[in-house]
Amino acid sequence: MHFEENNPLDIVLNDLFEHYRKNVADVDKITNALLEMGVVSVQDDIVNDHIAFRTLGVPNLGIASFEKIFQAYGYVKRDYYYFEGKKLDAYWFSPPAEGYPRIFVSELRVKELSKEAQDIIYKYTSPITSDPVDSLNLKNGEEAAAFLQKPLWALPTSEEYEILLKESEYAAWVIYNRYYLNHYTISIYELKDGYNTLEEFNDFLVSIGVKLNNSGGVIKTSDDKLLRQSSTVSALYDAKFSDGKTIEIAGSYVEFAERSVLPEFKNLSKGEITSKHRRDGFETNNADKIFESTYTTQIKGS
Ligand code: OOG
Ligand code: NI
Repeated sequence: MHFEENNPLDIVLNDLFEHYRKNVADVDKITNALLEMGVVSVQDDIVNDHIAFRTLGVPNLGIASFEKIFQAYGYVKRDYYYFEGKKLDAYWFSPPAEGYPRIFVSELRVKELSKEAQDIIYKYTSPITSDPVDSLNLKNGEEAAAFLQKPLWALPTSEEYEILLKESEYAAWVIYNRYYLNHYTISIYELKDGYNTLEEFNDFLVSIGVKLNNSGGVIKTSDDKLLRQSSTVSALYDAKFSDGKTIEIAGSYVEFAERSVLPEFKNLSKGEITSKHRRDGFETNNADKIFESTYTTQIKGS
């Protein structure tokens, strides 16, 4: 994704993407293969369906804080999703204009964790006594972009990380990775024939050596069959903790989405179809499995 650098939202999205691209090897690997195969002619031809962030449900943080950044740029809060087993809440936000990605933001229901896990999370987040987004000048895109890269709390010890990991892989991910972009999502249906179904696209990904999340099957399909999603599995990264220990942990991943035309627009010709004629939003059962793209079970499994 790349936008004109003339408004704060463009600056924020470009900066998020640049950090993400540098960290997640699969991003350039996939882009370069698409360029080589002539599927796209420049990176900007790849349409970004959505980006995602993870947050902790504690005072002054969580969705209630995070959403203010993107709402200031015209994003609108849409449907709510609940993930009982993973103890998560989420919302998606629709973009202010065509060409911008949707945003999916989730939040850990911290109060439902064990006392031990809660104590670790609060040890790091309780020094945050006011909402950090409130003191940002969001009109300044550079300031907002820097905020999203800034550690809001101190690094935990490796032991604390391992305790969190055992109970909630999501908690462990956020305590270390914070607001780093969790994934961007390539719109498959925008690509040329031979690549614009998830089956074909996944074959291409496998052919270039990309490992896919297979939780609940490689292709996750919504009940109405109109939203289909796949994702890579995060690589492992050396992460240094406050006790000086380095352990390999999960980072971010890449997702792929195919949104079909809604039944009421079935009669439109190919040239008439725009994004508003396609299935919008997200799907709880798909998302539940996509979260596992950063889980040990997917990373270490075959
Ligand atoms: C988000 C997982 C859900 C989707 O598109 O349904 C998701 C995450 O891993 O934080 O991305
Ligand atoms: Ni996603």
